[in-house]
Formats: sequence, structure tokens, C-alpha cells
Amino acid sequence: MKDASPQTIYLSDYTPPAYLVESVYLTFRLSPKNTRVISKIRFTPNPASQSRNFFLHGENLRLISARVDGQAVTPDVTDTGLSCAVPDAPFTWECEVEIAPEDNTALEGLYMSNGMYCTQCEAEGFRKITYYPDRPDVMGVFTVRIEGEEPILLSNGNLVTKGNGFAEWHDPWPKPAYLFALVAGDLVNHPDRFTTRSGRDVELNIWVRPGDEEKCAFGMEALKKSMAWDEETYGREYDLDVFNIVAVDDFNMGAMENKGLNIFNSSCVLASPETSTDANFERVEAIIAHEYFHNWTGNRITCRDWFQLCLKEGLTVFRDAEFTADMRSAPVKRISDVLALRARQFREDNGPLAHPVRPESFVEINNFYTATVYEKGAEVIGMLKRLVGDAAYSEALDLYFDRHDGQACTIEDWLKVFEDATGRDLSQFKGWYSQAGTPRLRVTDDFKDGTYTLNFEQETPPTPGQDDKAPQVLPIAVGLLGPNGDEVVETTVLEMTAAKQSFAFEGLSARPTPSILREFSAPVILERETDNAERAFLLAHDTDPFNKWEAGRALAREGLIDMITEGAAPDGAYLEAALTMARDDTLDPAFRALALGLPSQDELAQTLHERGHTPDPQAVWEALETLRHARAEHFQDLAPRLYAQYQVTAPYAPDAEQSGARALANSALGMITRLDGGSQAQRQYGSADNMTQQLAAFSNLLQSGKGQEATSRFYDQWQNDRLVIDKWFMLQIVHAAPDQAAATAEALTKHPDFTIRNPNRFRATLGALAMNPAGFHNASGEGYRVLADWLIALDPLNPQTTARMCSAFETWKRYDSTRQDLITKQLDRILAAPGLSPDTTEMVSRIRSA
Ligand code: B3K
Ligand code: ZN
Repeated sequence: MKDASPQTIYLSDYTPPAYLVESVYLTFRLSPKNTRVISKIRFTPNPASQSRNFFLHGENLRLISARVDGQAVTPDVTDTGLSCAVPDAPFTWECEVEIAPEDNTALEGLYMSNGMYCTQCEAEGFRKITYYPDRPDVMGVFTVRIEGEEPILLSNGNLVTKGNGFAEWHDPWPKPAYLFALVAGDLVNHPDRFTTRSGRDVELNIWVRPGDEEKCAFGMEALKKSMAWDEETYGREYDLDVFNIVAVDDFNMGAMENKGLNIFNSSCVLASPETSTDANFERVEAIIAHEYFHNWTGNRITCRDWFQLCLKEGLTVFRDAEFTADMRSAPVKRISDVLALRARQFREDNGPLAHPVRPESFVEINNFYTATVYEKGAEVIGMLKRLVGDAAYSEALDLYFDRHDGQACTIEDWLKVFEDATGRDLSQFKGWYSQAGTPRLRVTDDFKDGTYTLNFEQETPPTPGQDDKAPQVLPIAVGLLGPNGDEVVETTVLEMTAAKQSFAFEGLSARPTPSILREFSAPVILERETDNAERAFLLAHDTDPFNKWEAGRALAREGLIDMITEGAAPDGAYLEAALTMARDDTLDPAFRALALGLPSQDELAQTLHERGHTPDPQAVWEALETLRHARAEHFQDLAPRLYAQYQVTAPYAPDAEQSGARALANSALGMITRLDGGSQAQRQYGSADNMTQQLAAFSNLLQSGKGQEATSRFYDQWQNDRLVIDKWFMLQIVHAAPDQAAATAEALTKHPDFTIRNPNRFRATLGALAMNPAGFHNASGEGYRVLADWLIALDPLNPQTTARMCSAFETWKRYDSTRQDLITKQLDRILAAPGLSPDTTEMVSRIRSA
């Protein structure tokens, strides 16, 4: 039973733990319905704490027995934990509890997935395994004995011994309980080895269900590349004799960085050319890197409390982005990251769920694993690096690792390291951690007597609970182009600290064209009165690939906004500029494919809302359709040429070069399909020997309304591959016509392969509905109703995934009053569901209170 009224936790209430843990011995006697967990923990009073109140977290545990220094005790047990009288001196706590992993549908704590035992403890899942001070600032050395009949028994650290029906693991590195992991099952491995630069020989394994071993090679290569990169770039070496990765089918998120035993959603580690797209491969590489990098940024140095989550997540996202930029194309990675930032983080930051990178209160911490903490958290580190420079960044990181290894830290510790390494005062910069909302940066310019001046004004709109905003420190990377397109001022970083500030460039012979916010040097919304001629000029001449792309994006966006708000025709300037850009063979095909992408329906709705319009989702969808059609006609000659030119004939490789060629050829296919009714897509579907090509063809057929045959062929071919069938569910819904989306999703929930128990399948069906905005927001209100029905059904089983998916409703205030009424009716229906979890209650109340 959960508490009736869950507590709000405040950062300002932090107090150090009363007792510290020296060592932990755990014995697991595995059984689906009654697993016994026997713990023996050595506690010592914490000299830094005044309190001698001994409290251990624990939820849904059946207490069998407890002893203090060998004497049986009877603790006070509540729904959330136990307390007990203990000595004011070091002592040994022993306890036995019983849990039922098979009944654990929340997928938090110890649970079962396809007959295999596995764990997920971050953030507060360990308390569902045994009684423990389940907070990240309590770090202990764990020894784990697993008893069970499963052939493979894994835990953190190094293997001590194993025998018939048991295995023992020891992790020499003190860690918080959230990094604990256990896996037991009938697994097969893809093994390899890595020698660290100091000569440690490390055994590497990817553990999977029998049948999946052919899908591990790519992940293993990604792991070895990550290990080498962290040594070369950050000087960080691996620190155990073995590194295990396990693929699990039922998992609430992407993956988890448990010390020495990473657990992955199988969709984020398994990959093969036949079943995975280029984008899937890139994602697997990035997530493997991310979890591996956590070994230093997260595990060796962890968070003092969960408010400091961005300390490990922002930094690790930043590191994995640097890794991908090094492995692939840096501009393509930056553009993709900014697209994702705007789609998810700006949306969050400009709605009812806005919160600072370091939140100040929460009810359920799992609700704060957000785009703001992760992606904006990484942007903040990018700004810091830009402000101090590469060399100082690297010195500061060395100092961070030296000073804080083995500790549980705060954002204050992190910033102090930069202050000490650089002598800079970062007190104003700290505002990025405490102030929510996306700053608007308005720019005007003037030119007089050879001096060009940029005038900036910044303003952050109010967010829930924060009405008044202070100016932020903004690194604004700027370059200037002369009238013939040559760069007359190379990229310089202007440091803006005030609400209004001007910067002058002298000695110019003519008025330049500014390229502002190069590489997207700060996470702001740039507002500048400009015209299509200037955008086309920048698209043609900017030396900064990000701003070159941005110029094309703005051209497309402004044309679309005019189509939506004024009924304008597709913008000829955009079509011509896109054509010129697309046929420029000096440009990377991956870049051209990205530049041919159009703003999403959601991005357009957000922009309309920012400019005081009420977006009509149907009108947004129609404008995009009209523009796509006009563009297909404008590209009538070029599209088939590009399509032919960028066919890859070499054997499939998921590298940047081949992926870029396929991406460009497939954007051409999109245009061709609009004019040929799907014949080229049919041919591609028939001849595809990899999932990227097959799925592109399938998507085009679905979009052109000719997908029926491909839908059944695709299912017949892949019915035994659950990850591919997720794609099958998702694409049918994402590409359904707006008035069909809700019905398609609902029909698919009745398909025999649909299951509410598997988060991937649930997201592929109900999450996909929200990814079809015109369908989700269809005036019938059916999209809202279907999603709400299923969230209400999922909540009692899996609160974490339910709560996360409620963010589909976070934009409700943008829409007309009829839609607002339809949405609030559903939100209120969810809130009224009997026994609604605290997770979902918190999310829906925050969304609703806007
Ligand atoms: N640290 C985990 C996320 C845990 C989420 C808990 N609800 C994965 C990651 O960021 O690497
Ligand atoms: Zn992470």
C-alpha cells in the first residue's frame, strides 16, 4: 500500500544521513513468487549528522526477521520503511525479507521479464528489494550471493566464485543502492576483451536471450570504441575485471548504468542490418556510450541527492554527444540534437511541466528524468565549455575527477571546480540550474561609418512557481558575412550577461549579414526581424553548418506559417533555395537530408502559439501536405536523379557515410512517391535487403494510402521479431490519416500481439498516437479518449510508464477552447481513477494546473 497523500520533497530540506554503510552482504534465494533476500549490513554513525534516528526505506516487503548485533529486534514498520533502536556506535544489521518478482509489473526493484530475473533500482527501486538507506549519498561496498537454478547469475563487480546453483560477486567500489543490479536467467553471451591503457585486461559480455546472439556485434564494437574514447578524451579508464551488458525486453526506459552490469532495453542494444535502421544503429551506439561513460560521471562520482540528477545526466549526455560527434559528423549530430531539444525540451520549458535543470521539489523523482534535466542539462555544460574554452574545460574536469572521486556531489561542487580551475566567478551562470524557461533573445542591428552593432535583449517568460526571471549568461557565437558571401568576421563568442547589451564590430567596408548563435551556442529562442533574401543568402553562404541549416529551416517555417495563417501559397523562395541546396554535391548528403526535413507539426503549433495564434492541428497538417506536394513537383527532375545517385551498392554498413546517402535517397523517394503514386516505393520494398530501406519504403506506402499489402507482408515476414513488430505497430498509427489515427490505434490494441505489459509495445501503440498530432488532436476528441483509456488501464500495473506518457497532454493550453475542454475532461477522468498512483497524480495535476 502506498501512502494516501504522498509527500513533497524539497531540496532545501536536505540533511546528511544519520548512519553510513561500510559493507553490505546480500543473499538472494530466487523464486518467482517468494524470493528471499537476506542482508547483513555494517553501519556506522555519520559524524556529519546530528541525528541518531535509524530509518531504512522499504516498500512491499514481507519482513521475516531482523537482528541488531545478533539480537532479534522488532522494528516499527510502515508503508515506506522501518525504524529501530540501534547503538550509537558501529553495529551489524541483519534482516530477511520476502518479495514476489513475478508479481512486479511496475518493473522497478526485482522483477521478471520472459522468465528472467532482472532489476531496476534507479531512482528508488532498491527499497522494493530489501530494507536499506536508499539514498544516493549512502555508498557501500557490496558482496552478493545469488542462489537459483538459472544457468547465468550476474551482479555488480567481479565474480568471486560460482558453482552449481549459486554465484558470488564482489564490487570493490563503494556505490549507492540505485546502482545495484542482479540478473538471472537462461542467457547466452557475445564475449570480447578490452585492454585498458594501463594494461588491465577486461572481459566484456553482452548477454541476451538465445536467438539474439547475432544482434550483438555492433553493440560490442560501440562499447570498445567508448572505452577507448573515454581514455583518450577524458583520461578515464575502466576499473573492474569484467563489464557485462544484459538485454531485457520489458524495461521502462532505455538503459541503466549499474556498476559493471549495465541493463538495457533490448531495443537499445540489439541491432542487425535486416532488423534495425541506420537511426537504430546510431542510437544503440550512443546509448552504449552513455551508460559506459556513467561509470565515471555518475558511478565513481555520484549525486548527493536526486535534485542533483543533472550532475550526472547533463554531463553524461554532453559526453555522449561529443563521442557521437567524433565517431560520425559533428554538424549532423548538433543539428539532430537541436531538433530534439526544441521538440522535447522547449515544449516542456514552455508549458505547465517547466522546471529548472535542478528542480527544487518533487513528489516522485521518476517524473524528473526529463528533457530539461538531461538535454538542457547538457546544453548548460556546452555553454560552460564555450565560455571557459577547451583547455580550461579539460583542466576543470581533471580537477573534478581528482577532487571528487568516490563522493556524492552537488552542482555547487561542480561549479566550484570550474571557478577554481579558471578563476571565473560563476555565480550568475548558476542561474541556468535554478531558473526554468527558455530565454527569448531579440536582436536588432545597425551599421554606421564602418561600425556594425548588434543589440541584444533577453527575456525569460514566467514559468509555474517562478514569475520573475533574471538575465542569464549567454554565450552568443557570431560571425559576419560580407556582401559577396565571404566571411569578414570569423566566429567570436559574445558574452551577454545583462538584460540588454550591444556589441560593436569596427572597420567594416559594407553592412555585413550576421550569422548569430552559431552551433546553437545557447538554448534560447532567437527573434530577429529578417527576410527571405537574407535567409537564402545564409543558406547559400554561411560557413557554420548549423546556421546554414537553420537558415533553410527558417525559410521553410516562415512559408508554412504564412500558409497556415494567411492561406498563402507555398513559398517560391523556399522551393528554389531548397533545390539549389539539394543539388549542391559539395554538401554532405546527410546534411542535405536534414535540410530537406520540414518543421514538425508540433514545432509549427508551438511557433504559432508563441506568436499569439491558436494552432489548428488539421490546418497545420494540411499546410505541410500542400508544401510537400509543391516541393515534390518542384523537385520533379532532381528527385529521381538524387535517388539514383545516392543508392548504396556496397554491402550494408551502418556508418555515417552510408547512412547519409540512404537518408538523402529516401528523402528523394518521399518526393517521388507523391508523384508516382508509390511505384518506386513498391520496387524499393521488394528489393530492400536492410531495414532502413524496407522501412522507408513501407512508410512511403502507408503515407500514400497504398500500404495495405505491405502491411500484411511486413507482418508475415517479421512476426517473430518483437522489435520489428514494434515498428509495425508504430508506423501504421503515425502515418494514419488524421481522422483514422485514433481508430487505428484502438484497433491495434485488439491485435493478438498487443500487450499492456510490455512498455515498448505500449509506447509503439499509444505513444505513437501522440506522435500523429493531427490525429491525436482530431476534433472528434477520440485521440484524447483512447490515450486516456489506456493510461487509466496501465497505471495500476506500471505507474512510471503511465506518468511519463501523460506528457502527451502537456500542450493543451495552446489549443482552442473546444479542444481544451475535451482534453481537460480526459485529464480529470484520469485524476478520478480509483487508486491512481502518486506518479500519475503528480503529472496530471501539474499539467492540469496550468
Ligand atoms: N540513469 C538511467 C535512468 C534511470 C531512470 C529512472 N526512472 C539511465 C541513464 O540516464 O543513463
Ligand atoms: Zn544517463
